[in-house]
Amino acid sequence: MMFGQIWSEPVAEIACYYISGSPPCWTVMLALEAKGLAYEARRLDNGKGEQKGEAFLAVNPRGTVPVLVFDGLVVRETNAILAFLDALEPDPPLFGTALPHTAAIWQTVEETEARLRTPIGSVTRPIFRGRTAEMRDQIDTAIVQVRDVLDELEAGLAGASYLVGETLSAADLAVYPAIMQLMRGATRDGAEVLDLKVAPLAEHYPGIAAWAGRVEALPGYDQAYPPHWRKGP
Ligand SMILES: N[C@@H](CCC(=O)N[C@@H](CS)C(=O)NCC(=O)O)C(=O)O
Repeated sequence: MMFGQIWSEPVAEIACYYISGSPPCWTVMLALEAKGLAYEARRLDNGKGEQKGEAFLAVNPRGTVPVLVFDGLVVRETNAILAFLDALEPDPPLFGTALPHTAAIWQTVEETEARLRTPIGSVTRPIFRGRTAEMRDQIDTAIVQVRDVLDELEAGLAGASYLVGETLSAADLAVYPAIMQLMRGATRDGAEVLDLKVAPLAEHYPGIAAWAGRVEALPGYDQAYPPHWRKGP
């Protein structure tokens, strides 16, 4: 038994391999929930390095998550999975139906990866590892980059319910988990001295906070929520 559970017997046509708290994994699971697709969530223990274990490398030789398996077909890379899911189940469309909308959604999805992922990691990693003092310069530089993007998102949300227009799209699913990772770091004990100016979100970015509330009200939101972030009873 490689992962502490037997996965050889699929319980659903779709399996999603994930690490709890990984923003791209959360994105994919939110997409599965948004589309109402039944799937088996197969959690890998990052702490034990299960994503680099022999059994998972047989699924994805890169040893990364998220990975989606549909009827024996393995799809890796978050955006490839999102596009695949949209082709598999077009309702609701995550990449729009009109050309300008589709273009704007892809642009936001790609820009998020390029502009938010690295600086958010540069802010949160030292916080999670208790290394804020020695990494202070890195954090101070990265949070400015993050806030530049948040300022733009806040301005855009002044005129729209979602990041690209009035309906949920892949852009929201890509950006939301990244921002929640930032908030998790920013609200950790000890982070207040960093003066990140992002938490509470409603105080610094009310438009983003309201949008986050809309994402959180989506059916299936709770099922996709990272298990190790859940508060105990
Ligand atoms: N570009 C990839 C990035 C995947 C990625 O970096 N996943 C991280 C989790 S956030 C991972 O698998 N980390 C574990 C490792 O590299 O060992 C995607 O979007 O799917």
